[in-house]
Amino acid sequence: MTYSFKNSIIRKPNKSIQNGLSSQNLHPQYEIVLEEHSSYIKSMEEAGLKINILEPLEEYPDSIFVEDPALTYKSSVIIQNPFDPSRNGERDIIRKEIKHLFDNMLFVEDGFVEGGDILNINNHFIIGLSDRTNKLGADNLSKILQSLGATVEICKTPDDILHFKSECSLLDDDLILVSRKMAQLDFLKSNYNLIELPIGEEVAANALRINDKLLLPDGFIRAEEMLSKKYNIIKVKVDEIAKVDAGLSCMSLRW
Ligand code: CIR
Repeated sequence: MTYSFKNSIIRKPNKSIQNGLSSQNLHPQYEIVLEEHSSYIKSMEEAGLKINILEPLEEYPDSIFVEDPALTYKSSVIIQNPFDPSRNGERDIIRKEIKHLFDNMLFVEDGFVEGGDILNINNHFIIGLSDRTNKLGADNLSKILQSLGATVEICKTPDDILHFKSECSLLDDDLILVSRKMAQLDFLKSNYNLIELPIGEEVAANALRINDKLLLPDGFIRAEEMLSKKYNIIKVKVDEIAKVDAGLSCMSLRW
């Protein structure tokens, strides 16, 4: 099952997160980010994960979002190529920090691709083209994933959504949680079972299924109502972290 995980990588927050990339030009407060981040770590532990902690990187404001510069698949890790110049250097640092945790490390060298644009379902990957992930990067990542035995399809992230996974996440091996906008993608509609969240609860679509738990952003009443019948929910507050367009999935790598 895609959501059976034992291990994770999480980076401690950096004070410079207040200068992270933000579509709304907001500046999160470090102390509040720290609180949210420590509840995130607790929830990951509660879901059964071993946490490998990385040290903060002050020179990279968005570096707690470790999902973007790397992608795990089985016992391999593939170093991505983040588009934004303020983030690209994260790849050279994280590769050294996490190499010992994997059997095999591969690299996307040409084109741009960020982990937030990649949804993994068993041995299959959906890569969403976006302002951060271009065709060349997606094609190169596809080749690497295929060489590891996976199948890949490339589609398009809707225009005003930062990353493909900003508004969708895997609930079960055959079920994806989506925002209204993602639910309208023909590609998803015709190939997958979807649960659609109401308008105003888009942030909750970036949930995180880990083992028998579902981490859900706190404060989304309808989402909680819809999902609590079937899933064992842990609510995690991410209001401050959301100021830099981030949610639950982007703060860890899981395998
Ligand atoms: C960025 O714009 O790169 C960060 N402020 C947020 C990254 C969020 N990453 C993700 O959803 N995978």
